[in-house]
Amino acid sequence: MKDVYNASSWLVDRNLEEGNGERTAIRTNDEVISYSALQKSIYRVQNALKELDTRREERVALVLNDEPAFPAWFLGCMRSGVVPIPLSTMLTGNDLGEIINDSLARVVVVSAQYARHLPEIAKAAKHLKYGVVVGSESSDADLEVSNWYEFQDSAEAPVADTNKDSPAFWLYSSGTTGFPKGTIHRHFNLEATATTYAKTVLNVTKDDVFFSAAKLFFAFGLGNSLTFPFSVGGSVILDSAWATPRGVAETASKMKPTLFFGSPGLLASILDAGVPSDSFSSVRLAVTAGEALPGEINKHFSSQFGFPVLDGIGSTEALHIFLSNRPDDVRYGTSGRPVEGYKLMLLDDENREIADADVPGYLHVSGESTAVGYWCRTDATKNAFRGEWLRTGDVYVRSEDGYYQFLGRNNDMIKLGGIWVSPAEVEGVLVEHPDVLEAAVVGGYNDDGLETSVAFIVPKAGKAIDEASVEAHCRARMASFKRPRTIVFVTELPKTATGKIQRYQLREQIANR
Ligand code: 3UK
Repeated sequence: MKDVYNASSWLVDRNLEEGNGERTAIRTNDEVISYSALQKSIYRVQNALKELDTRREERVALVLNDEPAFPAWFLGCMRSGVVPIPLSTMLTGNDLGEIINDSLARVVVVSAQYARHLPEIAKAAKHLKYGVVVGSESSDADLEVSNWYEFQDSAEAPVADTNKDSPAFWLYSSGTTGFPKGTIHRHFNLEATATTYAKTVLNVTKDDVFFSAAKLFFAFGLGNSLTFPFSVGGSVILDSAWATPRGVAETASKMKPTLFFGSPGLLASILDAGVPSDSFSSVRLAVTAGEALPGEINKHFSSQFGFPVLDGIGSTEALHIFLSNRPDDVRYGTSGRPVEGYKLMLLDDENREIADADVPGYLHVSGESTAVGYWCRTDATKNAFRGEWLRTGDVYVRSEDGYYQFLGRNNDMIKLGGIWVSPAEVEGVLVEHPDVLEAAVVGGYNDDGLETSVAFIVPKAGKAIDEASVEAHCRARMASFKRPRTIVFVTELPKTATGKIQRYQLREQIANR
C-alpha cells in the first residue's frame, strides 16, 4: 500500500495546519478570501459532488473564469479523488461538448456567462447529466442544472486516500492541429512544479502576491495562480476579465502584485499601449512563456519597468517551466538553462544524443512533473512519452556555456536553399524594425516547387511600412539566405487559444495564392 498523498491537502490543509488560516489566499476586485474560507469552499464542493452522486476518478469538466469558484472546484474535486478538467473559456459550445464527450464527464461546472453554451454542450456530450452554474440555474439544456451558490455548507469532508500516482486532473493540450488530447496528470505533479521552478527560480515566499494574465485553465496560469501561491501560503489576484494591456496595468497598480506572468505578445502590447511607467512598481519579477520572448522586447520592458523578465519554456505535458532564465542571469533571446530537478537532452534525426554545442536537435525533458500520457490516444502517447523522457516537439540549440535557444517547432523549420532556417530567429530580427509590432515567418513553395519563405508582418498602430525598408532592415542584420523571400502586411496573425501563431493557417494562405 502506498502512502496517502493528496494534492489538494498539500496545497490547502497544510496551510491551516501551519497556522496560515487567516492569511489571504485569494483577492478579487470585491472579495478577500482567507485560507480557512478557501478550505470551507472546498468542503462545499465535496458535499456538492456527493449530492451529484459523483464517484472516485470520474471526470468533472470546468468552464470557469478566474474567480473563486475555480480553485474551490479544482481543489474540491481532487480532495475527493474526483478528476477536474479545466477547459478553455474561449471555446464554442460545440467544441466544449466534443471535448467533454471525449472525457466521459458526467458533470460540468460553468461560470454564469457560459451558461448559454449548455444546450450545445449537452447535445455533443453524451454522458453528461448535471450542470452547475456559478450564480444562476436557468438553462434550456437537456441537463439537470443547479446553482452553485445554493449548495449547502458542510462542516468537514474526508480526504480521499489517493497517493502520489493517482490521477489528479486533466488538461486538454491545445495543439495547433488535430483534436485536443486529454493530458493526464497525477497528484504529485503540482508539488513537483512548486518545489522545482517556483522555489529555485522564482524563490517564492508567503509574502508574494501573484498576478497572471494567463488564465487558470492553462497549465501556465494554473501554476502561477494556484499551485505556486498556495504552495507557500502566499496570495493570488484573480481577475475574471480577459487580460488587456491597460486592464492588466490598472489591476497591477491597484492590487500591488510582486510577481507578474504573461505572454510575450502581452508584454509587447503593454509597451505599445504606453501605460503609466509606475503601473508595475510593486513587481519584483515578471515571467513570460508560451512562445519565445524576443530579446528586444525583453530589453525594452525590463528597462522601462525596472525588474527582470524571465523567459522560460514549459508545456501542458510537463505541467510548467523546466528551462528558464534566472533573476540574476538573463540571456536575451534564449530560454536560459535547465531548471533544477529536470534533465534535458537534444536528439538528432536518428534519436542519437547530441553531445556537441551549437548543433540543433529535438528537445527532450525528464522530471517529476510530466504527465502520465494522453487519454485514449495510444499513438500520440507513444510518440511523446518515451520512458522517462518527454519529447517536446521543439528544435533547440545549446551554447558552449549551457544556454538553450529556441529555433522552432519540429515542423515549422524552413529549409531555404537546403539550409535550415529558424522562423523564430528571422521573426526576432523583424520585430526589431521600429514600425513592426508582430511578425510570423512560414515556409511555402514557389512556382518552381522550391521551398521559399513568407513573412507576415503586423505594423504598429498608425504606422505604414514599405517593403523596401523591411528589406533594408533584414539585409543589414541577417545572412542573405535567411531573408524572407516575400513580405505580406496584415492587420493581425491567426492565433490559438493559448496565443500561439497558427502557422498552418498562414501556410494555407500561401498555398491559395
Ligand atoms: C512552446 C515556447 C519558446 C513550445 C506552457 C509555461 O506554453 C505552454 O504550454 P503549451 O502546451 O505549449 C508548449 C509549447 O509552446 N513554448 C512554450 N514556452 C516557450 N517556445 N520559448 C518559450 N519560452 O513549442 C512548447 O513545446 O500550450 C508554458 C508553463 C506551462 C505551459 N503549459
